Amino acid sequence: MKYTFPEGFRLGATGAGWQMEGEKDKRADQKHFPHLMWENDRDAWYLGLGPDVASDFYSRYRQDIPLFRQAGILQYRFNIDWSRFLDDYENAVVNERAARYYSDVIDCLMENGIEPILCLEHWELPAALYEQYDGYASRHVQDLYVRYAEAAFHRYGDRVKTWFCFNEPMVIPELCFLNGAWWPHEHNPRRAYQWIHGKVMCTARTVALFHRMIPDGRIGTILNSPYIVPRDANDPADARAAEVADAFFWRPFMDTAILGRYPRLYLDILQKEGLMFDLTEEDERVIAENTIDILGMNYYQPMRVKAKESAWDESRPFHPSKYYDDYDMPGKRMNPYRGWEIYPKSLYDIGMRIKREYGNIDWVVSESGMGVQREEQYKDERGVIQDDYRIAFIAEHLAWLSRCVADGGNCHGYWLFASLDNCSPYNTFKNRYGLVEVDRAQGLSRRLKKSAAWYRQAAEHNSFEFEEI
Ligand code: BGP
Repeated sequence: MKYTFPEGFRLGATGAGWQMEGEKDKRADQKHFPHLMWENDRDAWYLGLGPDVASDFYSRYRQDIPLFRQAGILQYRFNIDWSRFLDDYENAVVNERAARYYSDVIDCLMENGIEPILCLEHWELPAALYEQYDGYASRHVQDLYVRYAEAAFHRYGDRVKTWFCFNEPMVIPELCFLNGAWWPHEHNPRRAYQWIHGKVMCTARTVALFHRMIPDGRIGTILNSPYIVPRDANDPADARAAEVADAFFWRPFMDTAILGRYPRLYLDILQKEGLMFDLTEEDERVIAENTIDILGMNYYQPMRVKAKESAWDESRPFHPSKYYDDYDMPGKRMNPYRGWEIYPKSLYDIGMRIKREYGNIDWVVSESGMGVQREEQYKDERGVIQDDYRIAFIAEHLAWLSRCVADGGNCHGYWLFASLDNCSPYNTFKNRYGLVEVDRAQGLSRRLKKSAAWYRQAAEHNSFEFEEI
């Protein structure tokens, strides 16, 4: 069957600053938060590899961007590394070499017919602001973030008209401070919820600034709000469990950014647990008055939950799973390499929910992709990775997205993660995501994978063939 997207819909790709650039030309005092995670936990990173080299995009972008074009990428979402871009975080003094680099990347994309889309933060909070002030928990750091944003808008607002404040602002509070998965491995809900609020405030304040500075542009934020699926939606206990998971994982950034308010259930539970963050009336006014123009949704897998089956251990620090259990659905389809469920229909459901509950705001799929280990085993005799699994993955996701658009979903783009193989947090180069291979055994040499040709066809015609939906 042939699927066609309407005019104005674009295929593109994503590449995170720190996961791609490497740290060439950075001073020792210009580290970012992921660098701290790596430095303090190196043994846990796959082969000890980390952001110091990453894909070395910083040195090779003039070679990489023409490959992106060959892979059909029409829009490219990347981000400025805050820790690189400024020399002095307190006074927003720009590092001119870094500023030139980002400017050149923008120009190079445009020369190759690719629209640059900029994000301000993909977790690259400067290490100094983490160590001195506890990052986004600090109102001072929130001020510094807005000053950083101002400098970036000033430099690139002439050429870049679509911006995003954060990529997945939930990830660091959740994985580093709430569930302890990543360094510093804390179970500190108070810190996590204060950080989340700090990022909510940065978003609203930056939206206000952007609308003053670049009135002909659009600004949004990129969320990984998981689509929550209860085991049995008709079972009141399962439905209630899903409601709490939704209030804690889907809604905090979504509701504040689009509806201009926190979800009531989230605030009620935090109050009850004695974990309410510092929320002033002025904060509520700023959030209410400064909502986003465009939403980026990163989607990998749904979050399945069920009613709690065992008693919560009150001696443990609070976690929202006090009110639900994860549901391991029998028979679910998995990406065995990444250990993530494959469930493309969520893209349809997400679009319909945005239509129903969020004023059908303009949105894009800002990340979706398949990480695969040992991809070199799929090379043909010419050395080209035959990633038919990635083609099927993309096609199936696009097919559901196309249905969503046909049913009135307001989605205008699909950006694959990723343009190029790059450095995942902890997994580093284990799972490969790119349309373009980075061959670590051959001095990081680049080669298009089979999926690049498929993607180019789909992007050029804004349509593709797929049978299995
Ligand atoms: C998202 C991040 C991406 C990317 C992706 C894939 O959470 O925004 O930067 O890393 O997940 O996950 P991973 O790299 O852990 O396999």
